[in-house]
Amino acid sequence: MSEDTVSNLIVPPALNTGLEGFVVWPGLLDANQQIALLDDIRAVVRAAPLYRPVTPGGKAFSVRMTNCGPLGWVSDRKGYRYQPAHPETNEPWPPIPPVLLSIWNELSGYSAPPDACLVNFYEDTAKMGLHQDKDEADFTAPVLSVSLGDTAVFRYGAAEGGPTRSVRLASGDVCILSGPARLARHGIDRVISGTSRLLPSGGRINLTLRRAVAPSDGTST
Ligand SMILES: O=C(O)CCC(=O)C(=O)O
Ligand SMILES: [Mn+2]
Repeated sequence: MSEDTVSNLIVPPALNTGLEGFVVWPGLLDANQQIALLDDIRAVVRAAPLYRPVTPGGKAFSVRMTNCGPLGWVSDRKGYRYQPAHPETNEPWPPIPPVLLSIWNELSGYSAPPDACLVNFYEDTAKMGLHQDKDEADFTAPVLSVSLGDTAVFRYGAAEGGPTRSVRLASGDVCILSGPARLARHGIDRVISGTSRLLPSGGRINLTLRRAVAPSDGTST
């Protein structure tokens, strides 16, 4: 993706989600930006192939995953954690595409760059149960995610419990869990087949940028 496209990021009005700190920007990436980002992610997947993790209890995820960035989130029989290498190839994760760093820079309100980007690939029947993102060392950094491909039904509710609501996340939408919503419960109820033509065989890609380790000096990785 060219620097021009990166600097041309136009931030659309945010959606009111009813949960303070959970912000959704529908259509932040236009069609060309989505195509360029998809190319970047194809390169990531060539370097770090998608694989299907298992939960600590041994159940296979319906979502396939890989990562880019200094650290990647993994799950296996030993638990959830961040590590610097792909669990199957043992190679370091490839770098985070510059456009994702620009989006983080623009929207996160956090002084250091993300050190981990999880790539989730949902086939049409894949889903993700309600959970909290809490494997990171520093909850003052938000979790920022970009959706590509088919629309997903994203369920969310306050960290403390209580009712949940859902919002549809379409291709090019960006959302953030920050501040009081940093530990919000969230998950993917389902992916709605046929809602995007970005991926030729359908499905959804979600890119989740996080700060796994607190920055040592508060200014850089
Ligand atoms: O796919 C999504 O939008 C959410 C993914 C997610 O919550 C996670 O990977 O922790
Ligand atoms: Mn999550």
